[in-house]
Amino acid sequence: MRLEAAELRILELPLKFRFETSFGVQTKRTILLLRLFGEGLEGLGEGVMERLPLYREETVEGARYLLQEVFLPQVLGKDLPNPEALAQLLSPFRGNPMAKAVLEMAFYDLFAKALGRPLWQVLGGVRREVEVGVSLGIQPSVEATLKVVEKHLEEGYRRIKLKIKPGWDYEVLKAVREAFPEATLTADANSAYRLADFARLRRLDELGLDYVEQPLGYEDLLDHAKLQREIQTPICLDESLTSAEKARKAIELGAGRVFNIKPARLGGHGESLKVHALAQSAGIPLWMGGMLEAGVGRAHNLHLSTLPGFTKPGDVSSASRYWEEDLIEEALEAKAGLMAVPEGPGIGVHLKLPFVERITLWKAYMSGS
Ligand code: OSB
Ligand code: MG
Repeated sequence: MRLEAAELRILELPLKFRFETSFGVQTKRTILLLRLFGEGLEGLGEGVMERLPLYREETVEGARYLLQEVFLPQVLGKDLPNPEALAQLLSPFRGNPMAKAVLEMAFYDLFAKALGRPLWQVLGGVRREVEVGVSLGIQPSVEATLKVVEKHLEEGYRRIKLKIKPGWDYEVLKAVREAFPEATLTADANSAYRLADFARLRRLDELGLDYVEQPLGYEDLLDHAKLQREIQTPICLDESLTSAEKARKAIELGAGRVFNIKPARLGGHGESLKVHALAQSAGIPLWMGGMLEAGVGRAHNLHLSTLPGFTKPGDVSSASRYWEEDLIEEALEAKAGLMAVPEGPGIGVHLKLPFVERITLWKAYMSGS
């Protein structure tokens, strides 16, 4: 597969809701969108980094620079037999998994299209639809929280995840647990606690949570392992898992009993497959995370979450929850807590170019010499 050209854009897409987490409030996404061209086909990739480094350290501008000035010039004009060959070319550059993932995932899409097969098959998926849950931001009150939880349970979501932070944790979760005793409930702290808060976190044990997501530092494994020995609720790692190497160490340390996979946080599908294999052999259940993706990123996540290790509902909820209008033609919608994986070659979705053009803040076209 010869990579002939690329188009890189920065888009802005307003969210339909205010999404509050322990690290801040999001009201829109600033999206890096990559179209990669080769053999008359087009592969698509979507960045998940934000303008500011509040979740992980990467930023839209930093990734834009790396893709435009370093990564794309490294691959354009080259003939690459498979995604591993592309990953090899990017491997001398340290870190920056989200920036690498934009290119790696676009290439996976292109590669699958060249094979004429849907991406889920190329990745080794085993189902055509996946179980989904929903991630709900911090609400203005406990009453407001009960209302949104009820609404999403009625819509059929199979797991409710509530964002928590110090001062907004035990009480709100207890109220939700009392109102919905049977619901599969989880909490996501986005690194808002320290090991010294363990007494507060231990109180969550009485609420029957399926897991508590990333309570401690965004790079930490060791303190998570210590905390896991003090609490019964399984810890799920998100922020700390940025590579298969980190996953191996997390398993060895006992830093978590559940893993959240976000291919964009791990550098792409290839690295995610490695984490999937490690988790499978260690008996660690997986679920697909989300980063408020628009249609391209959401489609990629859906395809990857058809692998057998994804045994818990993911954060891949209906696109219509997030956007008045999505980047793609296809409607990625959940029905009764299940989401169908798009059919057709590659990720199986198509850009609505006139809409994409309207929300484009910046773009660049590059071709291989
Ligand atoms: O921690 O999973 C997270 C969104 C942005 C950054 C981090 C996270 C999230 C979510 C939302 O929880 C998941 C989604 O609906 O896409
Ligand atoms: Mg999380």
